Amino acid sequence: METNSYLNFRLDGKVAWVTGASYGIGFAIASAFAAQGATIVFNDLSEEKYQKGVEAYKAKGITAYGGVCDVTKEDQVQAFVKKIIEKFGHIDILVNNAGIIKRIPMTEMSASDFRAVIDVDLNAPFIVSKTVIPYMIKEGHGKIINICSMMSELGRETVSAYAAAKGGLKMLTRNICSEYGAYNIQCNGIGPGYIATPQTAPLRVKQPDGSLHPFDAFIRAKTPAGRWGTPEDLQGPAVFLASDASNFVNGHILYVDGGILAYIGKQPK
Ligand code: NAP
Ligand code: GCO
Repeated sequence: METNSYLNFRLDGKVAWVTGASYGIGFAIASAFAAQGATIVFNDLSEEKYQKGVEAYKAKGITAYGGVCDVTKEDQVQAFVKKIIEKFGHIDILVNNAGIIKRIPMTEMSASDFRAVIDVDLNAPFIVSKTVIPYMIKEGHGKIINICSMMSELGRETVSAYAAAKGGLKMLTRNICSEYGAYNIQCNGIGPGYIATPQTAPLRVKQPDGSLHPFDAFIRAKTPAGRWGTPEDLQGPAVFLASDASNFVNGHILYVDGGILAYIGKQPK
């Protein structure tokens, strides 16, 4: 059968930077890009964590590049991007994945804790994107994927800073699309549902009586799919948004949530 670029999900020849991707969602997304032929770059906060990531990629047969970079620090991001450009000449795909959460009731949360979350989850995608976009403009194309959240749409107790940041990230996504779409840059978001990673481990932790944390049953009941997501659930959607197949998809948030956002919840028995 004849194929064309609209059916091209391959990423051969592309350089993809996935931030904070030594494990978890970022690792799964970067691994999927590598499987589609892309060269992978990632960063972490320390050399030790970065090397652990390199080994994890190697175990999957993937050579990953990069190094230490705190994405909240503009000077570090600029130096990191310079290094990628010197080595590869271009960055075609950027995934703003690095993120943190602090679960603290809002009235008990310090302004500095609130700022710390906004810094990683919202300021950093701004800093990283503004540094990479000029190179994408020069190349005549670019794909930016911002990892949003259920909290881009919904609130819940204890996650005010995270929800404010992820709601902001949704609008940063739309604004990058609006401002740079004319340069053939597509900026979209992925909104994962509840995914089993270290970030959500405290919500699944075993209780002294051997049962799981009550949040586990809550999430299964809220999710039509009836389960937590896995990092691998995000691989296909991420490849789609990184590939030529999505060249006319811009400013969109693709929720990969097992149906949570569509569902009013189970009626009481
Ligand atoms: P995770 O397991 O906690 O991994 C987050 C990664 O970000 C870690 O590698 C961490 O590095 C890195 N990171 C944090 N701050 C950084 C900084 N300043 N500079 C560089 N790297 C930094 O999280 P995850 O569950 O895979 O989540 C990945 C993304 O998806 C996050 O943006 C998260 O908010 C979002 N998300 C997660 C879920 C979920 O249910 N898990 C759902 C929706 C959205 P260290 O290991 O060095 O700390
Ligand atoms: C929480 C969770 C979430 C998820 C995710 C949902 O405490 O409610 O950690 O916020 O990590 O972002 O999409």
